[in-house]
Amino acid sequence: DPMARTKFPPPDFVVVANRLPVDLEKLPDGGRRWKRSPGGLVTALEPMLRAREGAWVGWPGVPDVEVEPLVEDGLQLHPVNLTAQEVEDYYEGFSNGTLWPLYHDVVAPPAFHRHWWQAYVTVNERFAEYTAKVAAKGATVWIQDYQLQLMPGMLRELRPDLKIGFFLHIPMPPVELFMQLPWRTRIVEGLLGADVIGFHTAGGVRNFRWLATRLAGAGTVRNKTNEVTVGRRTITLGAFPISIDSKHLDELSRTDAVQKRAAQIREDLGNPSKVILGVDRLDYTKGIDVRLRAFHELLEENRVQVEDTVMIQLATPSRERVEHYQKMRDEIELAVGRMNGEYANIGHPAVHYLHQSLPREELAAFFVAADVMLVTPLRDGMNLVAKEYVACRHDLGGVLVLSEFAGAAVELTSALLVNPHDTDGVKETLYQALTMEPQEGRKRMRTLRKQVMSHDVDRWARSFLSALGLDT
Ligand code: ADQ
Repeated sequence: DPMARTKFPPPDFVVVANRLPVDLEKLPDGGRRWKRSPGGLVTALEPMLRAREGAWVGWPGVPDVEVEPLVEDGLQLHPVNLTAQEVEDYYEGFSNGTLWPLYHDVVAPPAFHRHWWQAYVTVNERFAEYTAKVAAKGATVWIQDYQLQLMPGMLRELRPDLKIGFFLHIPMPPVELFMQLPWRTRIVEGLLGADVIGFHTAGGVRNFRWLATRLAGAGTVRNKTNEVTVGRRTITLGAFPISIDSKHLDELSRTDAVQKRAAQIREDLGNPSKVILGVDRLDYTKGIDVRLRAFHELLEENRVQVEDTVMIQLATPSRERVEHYQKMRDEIELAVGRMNGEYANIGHPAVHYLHQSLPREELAAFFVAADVMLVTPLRDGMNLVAKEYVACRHDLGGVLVLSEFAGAAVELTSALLVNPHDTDGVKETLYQALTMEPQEGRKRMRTLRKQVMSHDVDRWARSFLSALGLDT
C-alpha cells in the first residue's frame, strides 16, 4: 500500500501521466538520483499541486526499479514501476508504434500487435490500481494523454467516488482512421470513464463525439454539443488549447544574456541577412523533410543564396529505439548532407543541423535570432514551439510560418499558414516570409502576441479543472 509508506495525508488532487515530473537516473557507481525534468505540464500544474498538497503518479523513466514514493516541497511523487518488456510493448510498442502514428493521420503506418495491446491493458490497470490506493475520498484525478486512455474507465470501476478528468495531448483522429484500431471500442469506453474529456481543438471534440455515439452507444444531449450520456452518467467534452508559460518566456527573451547570445549566434553564422529556424523533437510528424525540401528548391532556383540566407534545424533526439524514428533520422541527415554538399561554400553551410537538446535559455536565443520560424508538421495536437517563438518576439520581429494541420493554427491565424503537403505552397510561403515588409511582419506578430500572451498554460489548466468542477 503506497499510502502506508508516505507520512502524508491522502491527496485530494492527483495528476497521472506516463512520466513523473522527475527522472530517476542511474549513476555510473550503480547509485540512483532524481533529476527534475522541466516541462510545460509540470510548470503549469506544480503551483496548483503544491498548494493542495497534491500528488503525481507516473513512471520514473527507468525500467525494473521499485522505488518508494517521495515527497518534494509538499508534492507527493508516486513512481509506478514498469519492466523492460513493458517499456518495449506498452510504451515503445502500443503507445508509440500503434497509437502515435494512427492518431497523426497515419503519416507512418501504425502496427497492430496483440501482445502490445495486452501490455497496454496491463500497464493501464497498474496505473489505475495504484491511483485508486493513493487518492483521497472524493478526490479529483486528472489523467494525461494517449498512453493512459483505458485508465479513466478502470479507475471509475475501482473508485466511483472520484472526479476523473482526461486530457489528450495529441489529435483525436478522423473517424475513418480510428476505425482501423482493432481495440477501438475498448479505448472509447475507457475514455468515457472520465467526467470531462479534453482535446486541443473543436475538431477533436467532434471526432470523439461521433466515435462515442457509434462505438459505445453514447447518447447525445439535446441542444448541447459538448455533452454525451452513457447510462446515467453525463460526460463533458471540451476544447482546451494548451499553451506555454508565456510571461516567463517573454521575460527570459528580454534578458541581456539572451539578447547577447542571439547577436552572437548571428555573428557566428557570418551575419547573414536572413536566418530560418526549425525546432522540433525529431519526429516524422513534424515535417522536417517538408521544410528542407522547400529551402532546397529555393537554393536550386537561385532565389536565395547561402551567403545571406541560412537555415538552422534543431532536433531533440527522440524515441531512438523505435524503428521508424531511426529510419527518418537517417533520411533527414541524408537530405541535410546532400544540401550542404551541393550548395555550401567553405564557412557557409546551407543548413546547420544540431541533433541535440538545448537549455531553455539557449533555445530562447535562437528564437530571438531567427527571422523566419518554420513550423510545418503534417499533423500536430497543438505545437508549443510556434507559441514559444511568438512569446520570444516582444520586438515584433520575425515571421511565423505555420502548418494548417497543427492545433496551434486555430488560434494563430495571423501566421503565414501552409499546407505541408503542398511543396510549392510551402516554398512560396517561405519566400514570402523571407521578403515580407517589416511593417506587415510587425502587424502580424502583434496579433499573434495578443493571443499567446493572454492565453498561457495556467489559463489552460484552470479552464480544464473548472470544467471538472474544481475550484481553482
Ligand atoms: P511534442 O510533440 O513534444 O508535444 P511540442 O508541442 O512542439 O511537441 O513541444 C516540444 C517541446 O520541446 C517544446 O517545448 C520545445 O521548445 C522543446 N524542444 C524541441 N526541440 C528542442 C531542442 N532541440 N532543445 C530543447 N528543447 C526542444 C505533444 C504534442 C503537441 C502538444 C504538446 C503539449 O505532440 O502537439 O503541443 O504535446 O500538449
